[in-house]
Amino acid sequence: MDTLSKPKILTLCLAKKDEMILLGMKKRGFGEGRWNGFGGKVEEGETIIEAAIREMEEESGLKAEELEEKGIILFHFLDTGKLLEVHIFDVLKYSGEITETEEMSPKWFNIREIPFEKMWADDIYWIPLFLNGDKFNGKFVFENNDKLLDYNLKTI
Ligand code: 6U4
Repeated sequence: MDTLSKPKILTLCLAKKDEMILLGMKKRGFGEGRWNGFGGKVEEGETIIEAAIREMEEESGLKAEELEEKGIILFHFLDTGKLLEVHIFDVLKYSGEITETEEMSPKWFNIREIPFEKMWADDIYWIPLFLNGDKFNGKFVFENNDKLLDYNLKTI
């Protein structure tokens, strides 16, 4: 059964500034065409934090100087059997300038104008917790990339 297979470990970094949140438009690969935080797969020999910092820099141009883990969400995609364990970080301090890369086009959004309709269907549930400074855990079950079937989410 897919549900018993080992999840892939991924990272997702979000930065806030005043009333703004930094998102990137994914230009290729998984999640293409959606606004999201910055992240990807943890590579062999790398810690989760190291992967978060590397992916943040590769995709946004910003070097994360201080990160706080805010939550872990398990995503299950029933059509492919994909099981992702995504570690979500708040980038508290960073250096550098935002830069468009081959993979992502970064942009600051006012937190009252987050483009949820062009994001993963789960984001509207957990991003408000993130913005509130809460820590959380959850699981989201998707029929396919476009259809969320079920979820649970709790603050911890
Ligand atoms: P490569 O390594 O280039 O093949 P790619 O397929 O481009 O990777 P990946 O796997 O590196 O993408 O990263 C996917 C990113 O999307 C990670 O930061 C985790 C995030 N992600 C995956 N499912 C998500 C979901 N349902 N909601 C969400 N983020 C999700 O907000």
